[in-house]
Amino acid sequence: DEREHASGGFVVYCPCMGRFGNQAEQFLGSLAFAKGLNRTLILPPWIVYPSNKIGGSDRVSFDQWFLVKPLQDYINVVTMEVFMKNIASRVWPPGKRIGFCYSLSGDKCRMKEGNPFGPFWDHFNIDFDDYRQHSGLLWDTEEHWVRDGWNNRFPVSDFPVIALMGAPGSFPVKTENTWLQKYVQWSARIESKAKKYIAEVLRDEPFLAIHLRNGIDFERACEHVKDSSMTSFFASPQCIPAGSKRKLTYEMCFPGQKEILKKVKKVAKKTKVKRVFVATDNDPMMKELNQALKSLKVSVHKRDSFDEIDDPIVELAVLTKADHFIGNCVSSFTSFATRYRAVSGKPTLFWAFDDE
Ligand code: GFB
Repeated sequence: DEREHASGGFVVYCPCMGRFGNQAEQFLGSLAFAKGLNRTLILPPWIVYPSNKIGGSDRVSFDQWFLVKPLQDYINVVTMEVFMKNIASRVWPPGKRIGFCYSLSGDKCRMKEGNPFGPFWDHFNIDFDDYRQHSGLLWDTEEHWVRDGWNNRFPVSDFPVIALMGAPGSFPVKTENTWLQKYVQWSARIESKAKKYIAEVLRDEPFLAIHLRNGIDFERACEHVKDSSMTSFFASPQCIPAGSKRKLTYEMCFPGQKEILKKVKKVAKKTKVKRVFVATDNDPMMKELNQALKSLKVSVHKRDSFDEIDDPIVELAVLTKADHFIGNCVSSFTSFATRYRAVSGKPTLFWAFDDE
């Protein structure tokens, strides 16, 4: 099995841009990239930014949150931990580690400069001995001329491991790669945490889940959408695909309380659910939601925090399992839920978007 891995070569990268939702979109592109080159994708840990590590970052092994096995149906994969422990000494020993970046600065790639770059490679005791630039080569290795470009310049025989400074996939994810989400499935650990919450608190009854992305970082980012020439922003292709005539509005990015209460009420009424689950990075609006839903005898719930690293992911898993879901079209945290739901046949609604 390990010999089979090595013959086709490997791809590894640092998911150094954005938080979970951004990393997850780029992961899908990276799967397609490695598949096109017929190389094994080394699954990097997810990078998180805990509040007690100011200016710092931490890493969560890929398999803490997701299953490795379903990915094997699409492409050869191995977690970075297993690769470094069992395979690297043979195919990628110290002294032969080449870093790849779009263009060299001086004669180097800045593979390890700054956070999260340095801590990521250091975590695995990786230093680079030489560098190559891949300027001019695209990520779309499903195109034969792109594939040939990579293989001619960097054949597996000379470059068994392509170690990239950033993800070889775009953000937002290209529409033609969103279906790859079906291979990205919750780990047993996350699955059981989400199911436990749904059983104990939501009593396994049908529920409507909502995502309120209302932290100050998002409020600030949404200012850009006030510029009416903006047709796409962050994860917005999830509701407004490229080429669509529908307009992206500020309300879709940062919905006001009135819109939120109106839409929740309308959907709760229509679907006859008795429970609403709120996921948020900031204000769950519990008081306002309870008030608005009182006459419908609908109860509102949020999950208490237990562990800063897992909490967002468990909430996200609950969003993927809800019977009905209203999310934020601009947020890539929402878009993960949107894709996960779509590949399991579940629809998603968006704030301030006429989608019913
Ligand atoms: O996932 P993410 O890239 O989505 O980043 P956006 C937002 C992070 O905020 C998540 C937390 O990874 C979580 O840590 N978060 C968001 C939440 N929603 C929830 C929630 O419902 N519950 C919990 N517990 N946590 C982009 C960033 O965020 O926003 C960009 O990736 C940039 O880098 C931009 O900062 C303004 O696409 O929403």
